[in-house]
Amino acid sequence: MPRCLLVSNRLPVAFDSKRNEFTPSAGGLASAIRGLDAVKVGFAFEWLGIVTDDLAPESIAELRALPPGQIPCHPIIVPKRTYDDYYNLYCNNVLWPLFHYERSMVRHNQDGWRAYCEVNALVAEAIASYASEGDVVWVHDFQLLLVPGLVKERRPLLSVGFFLHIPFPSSEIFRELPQRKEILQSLLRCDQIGFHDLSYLNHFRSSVQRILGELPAEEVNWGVYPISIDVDHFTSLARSEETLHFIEKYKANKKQMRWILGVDRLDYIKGLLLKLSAYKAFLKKFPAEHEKVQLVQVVIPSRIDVPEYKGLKAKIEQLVSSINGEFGSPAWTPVQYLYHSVSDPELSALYQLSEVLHVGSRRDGMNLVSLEYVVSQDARDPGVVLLSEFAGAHSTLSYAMSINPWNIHDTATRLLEALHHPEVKRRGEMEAMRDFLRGYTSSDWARMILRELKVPPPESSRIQLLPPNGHFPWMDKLKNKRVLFFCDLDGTLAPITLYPKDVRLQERTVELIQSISKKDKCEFVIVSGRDKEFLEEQFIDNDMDLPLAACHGAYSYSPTEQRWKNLIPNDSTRWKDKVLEILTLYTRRTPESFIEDKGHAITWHYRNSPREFAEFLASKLFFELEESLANQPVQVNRGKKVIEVKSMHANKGYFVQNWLQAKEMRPDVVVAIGDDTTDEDMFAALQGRGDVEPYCIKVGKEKSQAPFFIKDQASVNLFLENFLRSMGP
Ligand code: GDG
Repeated sequence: MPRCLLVSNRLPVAFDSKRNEFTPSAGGLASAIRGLDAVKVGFAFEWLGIVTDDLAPESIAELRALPPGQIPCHPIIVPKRTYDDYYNLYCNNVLWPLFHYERSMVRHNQDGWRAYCEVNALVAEAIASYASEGDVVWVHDFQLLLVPGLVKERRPLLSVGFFLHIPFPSSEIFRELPQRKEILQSLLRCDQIGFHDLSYLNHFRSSVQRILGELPAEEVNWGVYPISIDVDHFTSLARSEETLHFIEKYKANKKQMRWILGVDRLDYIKGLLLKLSAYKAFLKKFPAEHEKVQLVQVVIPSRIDVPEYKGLKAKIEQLVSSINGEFGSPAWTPVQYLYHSVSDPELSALYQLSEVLHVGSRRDGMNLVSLEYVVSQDARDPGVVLLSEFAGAHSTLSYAMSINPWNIHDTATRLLEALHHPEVKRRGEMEAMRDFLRGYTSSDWARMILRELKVPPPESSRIQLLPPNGHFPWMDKLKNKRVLFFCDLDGTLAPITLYPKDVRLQERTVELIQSISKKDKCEFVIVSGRDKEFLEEQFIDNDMDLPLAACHGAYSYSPTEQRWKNLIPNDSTRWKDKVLEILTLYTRRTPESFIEDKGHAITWHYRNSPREFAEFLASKLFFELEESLANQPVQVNRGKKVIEVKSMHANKGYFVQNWLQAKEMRPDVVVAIGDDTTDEDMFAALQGRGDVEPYCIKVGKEKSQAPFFIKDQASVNLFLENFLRSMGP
């Protein structure tokens, strides 16, 4: 069975100091994986996570030998000092606040970044040396953003997925990050990236577009998969004896009091000060509620050695005591403040006894507490979730009562509404949310992601990238064979330039083309989208006497006849007026864009225009053209910084078909190479034929029908050199 290697900052085990051993921890991801049937999902799971080198060797050995039935753990050992810099200086002082929109908390620093790179490299190294062919790697969260790129560098054929548990911020925030490029470039190498919320995916997409210039052609595997919880665990926990014991115990104290519950880790993102201020405003505004309600706020200690967190704790405690001092009485403490964690049964009892759960996060990737509250409710008399619209869970919990935690006065009013929400509504709403969660548990979440994070096919059947020596294995068979070679120009034989008119073939390329086209058994045909005049200038005037196809095959030039033939004589060009009219409007609005009329095709170029604006208009233009030309014999294509309308028959696919048809003797091998969307027609036409052996090669990294790839235009000469050599003398 293929393995899924889960990779996260920590291993899914916690050290139990009472028993002096590691026990499985109850983290969301760990329970999601434990709930999966490995056979059904088709993966055996193993876990890689970091431990520091101050951990005793016996403990490391113990981690490696977790009892059967547990997920096998592979500790990655990192020097303690490096780990501390990585974790404190970069993860917690840069990424955590920036991704949660807390810009004033960000402390940029080079040491942190250096350690972050180092630790990510150690993790990637461990994965690369441990993974076998056919394994998939699933990396988790913001601590390991560089791991996908580093793993792919070492093992390009491994499938790598990434899931971000925290928000991805707006590109306006993200672009402040000094290391923004390195991070995006790493993530783009993933086979799949998952986010909790559509807004995070949109922010990621626009960050890529703004910072890296353009979106990769293949972005199908960027998805939104909100995490869920282990519903069975929380449902049975709610009915467990231990939980019932706590319910009885608390009830005695609670009496008629109505509880508003808060359960938050000590962190500025949780909005604890805003929550307390809203509660204070509520008490001021609605004195009739005094002595009837109580805010039970559990704060779980976290990072207390960090001055900012210590300061936050002090402010929270100040506010709690000022509320209690101002509004309390001998019979009533308005805020019950607990600064420690509680056991699972205690937490479940609190969930069940509270009338309202108040989640006031300033930002929160998802927020599992709100989901746990929902499934722990008694269906007969459930509570209400008051939920910040800045928590990812807001998209999952359709009937939670929304709040903008920054609007303290409105939150105070919503608190009153929540406390008095009619029973029949509460029942219906809670039932709907519970039903949803029952059908979508944390295991469903993991299953959904894993079915899309496909096991890579065996290496032999996979697309092949031109090896560093420039020789595809199939080139061994070329000697003494009749070869027909269709070759694109821009982006394939010559690099793309700022202005299309500046495109020139390099000297070495010219020599190679001349040598190849002189081979007796090889016919080398240029198939380009350019007009006749440009091709004449580039090839005929440069002593390259070879067949040419201009305007995507609408015209062909034969060196023996020394003339051009129009291959689409009866094609009507009435559509051109309409197209020119629309394109002119767009050209006026878009600086540096221009129109190129190639006869059977008209192209709108925007490669030098302001990027985002031009892309935006290009999308609009594309739809407008498609709509207004629906009944015309034309094709509208979106290429690299171009939109092109061309006659249906000016198609590289038709051209190569007709060329082959006209041959008296079939070639033994057909090679086609190109970089653009129009070359896909050529690849499709050749691969659909049973009578020739086609080798289609895509130049670039975008998705293609071609099974062979050359990574960029600069590597094409290397290929041509080897091709020439393979043809024999
Ligand atoms: C990230 C994102 C996202 C907390 N206190 C106690 C206790 N807990 C449990 C809760 C819940 C979990 O801890 C906290 O849930 P979060 O949703 O805040 O998750 P994190 O792992 O902190 O953070 C977050 C999440 O990843 C998942 O993708 O939702 O937005 O920041 O399960 O029940 N449990 C017990 N006692 C406590 O005192 N027993």
